[in-house]
Amino acid sequence: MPTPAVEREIESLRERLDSWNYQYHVLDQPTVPDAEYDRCMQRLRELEEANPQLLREDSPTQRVGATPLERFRQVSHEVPMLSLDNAFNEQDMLDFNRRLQDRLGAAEAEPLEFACEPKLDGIAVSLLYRGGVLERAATRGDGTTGEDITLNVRTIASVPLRLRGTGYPDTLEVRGEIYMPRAGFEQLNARARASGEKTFVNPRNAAAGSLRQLDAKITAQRPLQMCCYSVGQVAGGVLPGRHSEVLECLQRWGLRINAQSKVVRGIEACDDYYRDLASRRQDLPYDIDGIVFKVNDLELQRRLGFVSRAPRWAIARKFPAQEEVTLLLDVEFQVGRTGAVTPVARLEPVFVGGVTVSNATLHNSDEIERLGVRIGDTVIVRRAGDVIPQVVSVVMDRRPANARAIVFPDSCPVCGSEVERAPDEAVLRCMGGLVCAAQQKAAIRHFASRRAMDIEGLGDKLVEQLVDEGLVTNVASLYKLQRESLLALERMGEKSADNLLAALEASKKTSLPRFIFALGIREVGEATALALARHFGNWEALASASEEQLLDVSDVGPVVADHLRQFFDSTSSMAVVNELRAAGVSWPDIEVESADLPLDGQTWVVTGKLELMGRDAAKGHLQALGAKVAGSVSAKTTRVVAGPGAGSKLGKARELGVEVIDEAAFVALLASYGVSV
Ligand code: JCF
Repeated sequence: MPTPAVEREIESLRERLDSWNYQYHVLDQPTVPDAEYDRCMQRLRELEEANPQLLREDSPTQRVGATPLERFRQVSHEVPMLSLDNAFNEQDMLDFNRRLQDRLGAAEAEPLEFACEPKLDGIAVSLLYRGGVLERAATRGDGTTGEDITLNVRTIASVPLRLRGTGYPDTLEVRGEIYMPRAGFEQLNARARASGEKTFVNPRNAAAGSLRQLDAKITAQRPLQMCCYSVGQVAGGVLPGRHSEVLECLQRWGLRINAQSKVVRGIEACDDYYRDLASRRQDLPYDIDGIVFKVNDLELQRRLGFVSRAPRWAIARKFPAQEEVTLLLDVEFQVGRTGAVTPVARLEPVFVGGVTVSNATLHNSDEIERLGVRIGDTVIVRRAGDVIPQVVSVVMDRRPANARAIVFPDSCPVCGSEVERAPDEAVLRCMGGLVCAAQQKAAIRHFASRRAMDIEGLGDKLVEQLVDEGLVTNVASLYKLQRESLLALERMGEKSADNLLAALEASKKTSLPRFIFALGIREVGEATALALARHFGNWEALASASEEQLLDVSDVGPVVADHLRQFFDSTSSMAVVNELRAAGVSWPDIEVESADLPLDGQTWVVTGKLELMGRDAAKGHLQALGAKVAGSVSAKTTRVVAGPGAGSKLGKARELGVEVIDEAAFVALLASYGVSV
């Protein structure tokens, strides 16, 4: 017989382990080192082994079952598990609100209170607690009948085997989503790749696959989480009158709820919540596919009731899908500023990521080989955020018999010059240089662009016309344009012609960094141009610098130094520069920076949306001034630049007391170093 002292120790160990588990997995606040947790778990195992009569199903040692199942048992849901009606835009949300107000006879009344939360992209499950002990876990299935996955769910650390505290109903069915956080998913796939096993396509499939294991030992090794969002069956107890209060109870009883949930008043506030979360979506540690809005008052929910299988009192506003299926109609080859011949997929237009996409880049021949794509294939196109659309995969079983291989041209599709692939490069290049109209046009577009010479009114269409009509062949000939020849162009009025000539004249007064950037030297972006200008101070010093001297510049490596030297050694390139200067293009010299850059030794973080320059440009400016730019905030961070929609990084900065400035203050700071944006 176990002594009372052993019984007490077992009870105390279980309480401590449950509590640490709750702190760590439900509240995200770890309290003890892993070693301490492991020691207590080990001690409890030993005591239970020595005293099997004290072993209980809800002991923290009992998460992983011993023997695999033959198959899953069927479970019927007393209270059906509902799905959600969808909204795809602001109008759908207004219609939802109107329906609510009409049904509640509250058209003129106060705005309704809504509970908002992210819609997790996982697997819906039901947890049944009786007397506070987890009795059964089941999948949603068709809403009426699901599968018993108790043994699998017991292995998930954020699911309590017994509820904490007091006051829970005797029968309490909790519903929620089981999902796999992105970081865990990446690790799982990395491990699978390393051992040559099959990888999962996305976190949702990984979560589903992990729950479908008949052997719970496998599930136990998968990084799954559970987040609760409602209750089903309730008996032998009462719950509060508002959805948000029910969630608070669930959290006190040991269940994980979503940290982003929030109560707002009125449908406009729902839109604010939607926009805020949409902008922070990439910063969340898990995938979400929309936002769920629920009428918060449970009495109103009861009055509203259901239509077929969805409640009238809730709606899911979906984000625009980031991936879609479409047809690859053809592949064309575009020639860029540096002569790179890029395959571009012409697609059957498809609405994805919030816009209609009809082209996607295929990058180069390596990428085409990796995808195994052919013309005529059904492909999956992805457009996430502001990233250019990509072909991510081919739906092989829909390949038509007449699908054609993609063949790269053996001469430039624009000028007919030879094309070459440099050794160790995937990219094919036209060797025509500035003879090639495609390269001429791209070079002129770049030269005229806002961040380069900023020639207002010289848009893509006009560049096409000017080159096609032979009025312009290189950037220097822009400044030789005559009013009469402009007026001879189709759709060119007197006013537009005069405006263009005035814009050209105005662009002549520029700065050295802009001029260097405008030349379009390979790999010389804005930040590099700025670093070069600050380092050499004037054009002559730059153009006569040796490769070694170029390598002294903070932003310049061997590849960039080589491109620069090639440009300065090319008589045709330098002839264009001389013509530009002869036409009156000029800039003030810059005071040469001493070797130590003003932000040398500092570490900055840029987060949120920057309206004036974009995050990449901000990073470039910071690096050119000598700062390191990091991806996350730590005690080592010097300063954070935060724009609208900044999320966890901003919170972290505040927590650590790191100085945060907004974009306006950042622009002012840059200006004080002579950097204009
Ligand atoms: O996160 C979810 N996928 C989610 C699904 C969240 C909710 O609040 C839900 C749900 C499905 C049904 N609520 C209901 C009523």
